[in-house]
Amino acid sequence: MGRGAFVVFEGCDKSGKSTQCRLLVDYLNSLGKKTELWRFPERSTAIGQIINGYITKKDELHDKAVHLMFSANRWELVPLIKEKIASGVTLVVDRYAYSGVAFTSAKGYDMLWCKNCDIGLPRPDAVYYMNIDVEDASVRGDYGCERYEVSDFQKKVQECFQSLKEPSWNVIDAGESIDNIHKILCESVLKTLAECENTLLSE
Ligand code: Z5A
Ligand code: MG
Repeated sequence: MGRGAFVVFEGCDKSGKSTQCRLLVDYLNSLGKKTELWRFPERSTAIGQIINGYITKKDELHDKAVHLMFSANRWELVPLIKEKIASGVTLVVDRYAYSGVAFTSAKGYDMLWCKNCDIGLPRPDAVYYMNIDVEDASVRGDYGCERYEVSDFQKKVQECFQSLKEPSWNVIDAGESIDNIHKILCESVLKTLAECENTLLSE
């Protein structure tokens, strides 16, 4: 049996990442491909609880301290990520290190500094970037509840994502209907699964 795939969704707030991740996981499982939905921050761990206090505006933390917390939250789960993928489970991950770099560099911090603590993390087999106009995203459900859900800041985050974008990223028009996006993703992710089955997960 080949390994599972490591598939990451990135993008600005309310671009539809969680919606598409859920649909994709259900679809892959319905085909008999063992798939789990993961997210970062993973708020259930001790580190995740600190992050949750910060993003829900209950607690204050230095910008660099919270950046390192987000990174530590990924690192603490690396052994489990590797174990799952090696055992043939595909992980569909809602936000990853790119969000970490985009959100902190949008505050004005040096991008290289922001990237450093994530060097060596497992590299995704595929990144789907949900591209949407910030103004269009801001009228979607629940926008404005958490710390970073402010349009001007989201525009800066989007610019940072643009500078992080690699040629291998799959850019998705997130302004399309939920169903259309889902169809595009299903087709593309099945190809990713087949391609990476007999390759090694890289860093
Ligand atoms: N953060 C960070 O700073 N550093 C890091 O290292 C990491 C994260 C990993 C929490 O993230 C915050 O952490 C986040 C970045 C920061 N910033 N903020 N704020 P989160 O992922 O937990 O955030 P969230 O609360 O889940 O929101 P979100 O992820 O931004 O939303 P989304 O998942 O992209 O969208 P959605 O929940 O799927 O959809 C939003 C609404 O739009 C919902 O009502 C849907 O029904 C609707 N929707 C979805 N798709 C469509 C389409 N295609 N058309 C119309 N309506 C749609
Ligand atoms: Mg989400």
